Amino acid sequence: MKVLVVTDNIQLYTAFKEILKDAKYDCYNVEFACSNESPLRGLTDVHHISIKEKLDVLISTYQLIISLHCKQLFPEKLVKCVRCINVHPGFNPYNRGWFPQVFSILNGKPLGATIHVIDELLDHGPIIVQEKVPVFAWDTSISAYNRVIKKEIELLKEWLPDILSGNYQASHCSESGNINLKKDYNALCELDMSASTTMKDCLDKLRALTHGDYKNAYFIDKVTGKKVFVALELKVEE
Ligand code: 0FX
Repeated sequence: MKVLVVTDNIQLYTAFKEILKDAKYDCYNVEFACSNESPLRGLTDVHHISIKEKLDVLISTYQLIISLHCKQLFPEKLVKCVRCINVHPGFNPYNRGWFPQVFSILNGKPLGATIHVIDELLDHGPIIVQEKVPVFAWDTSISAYNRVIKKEIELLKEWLPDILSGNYQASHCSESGNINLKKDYNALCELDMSASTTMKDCLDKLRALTHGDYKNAYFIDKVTGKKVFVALELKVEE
């Protein structure tokens, strides 16, 4: 059986390769691909692929395609012709789409990891397995994200044999939940310096936009016109 793993996420790629070292996976022919602008470009065992352009080749070559945070959308024809599975860093159907933990910090909706069959809608198809992770008052985007990644890897380790063999029962969510797109995230990043808000909402926004070295939240300095980036540091008592 030929399996393609399409990923643009180095942490998940590394974890997946580690999982595959188990001899029980020797019978599967697993290949890796990434998108054009991916951080994985250049790795010798990962070829880059435009899913839209290679649609028919993908359909005729693979019996299963797994998306491990692949940045490309899977066209309807692909998901109808090949079994496609998505490993998503959110708890569907809440905050489907872009950077779920950012929005969970902001709107309090559940966060977690979901493995589901891909259908024609974004982060939407029947769920194979999902688990929540907590979001604490002291979390920033990165601490919540790391918890989600850990959960995704745990679920992958446990469920990969059944995912490969197709031995699972996937069920639809009763609600359609909500979706956030990249443009919604980008809109969050400019801070409105004249907004009246509560301290909680202000802290939540800065927590949601604090992620390691990324320059996310910013305001424009009126004097120089320069962007000034803002991140938050929180320390919880021992
Ligand atoms: O791979 P991934 O963790 O996931 C994203 C989407 O959130 C996910 O829903 C989609 N299925 C997948 C294809 O793409 O994204 P990333 O590696 O670009 O970013 C990881 C985290 O880093 C993100 O959750 C928040 C943080 N980040 C990332 C960028 C690019 C920032 O805080 N600022 C940024 O500009």
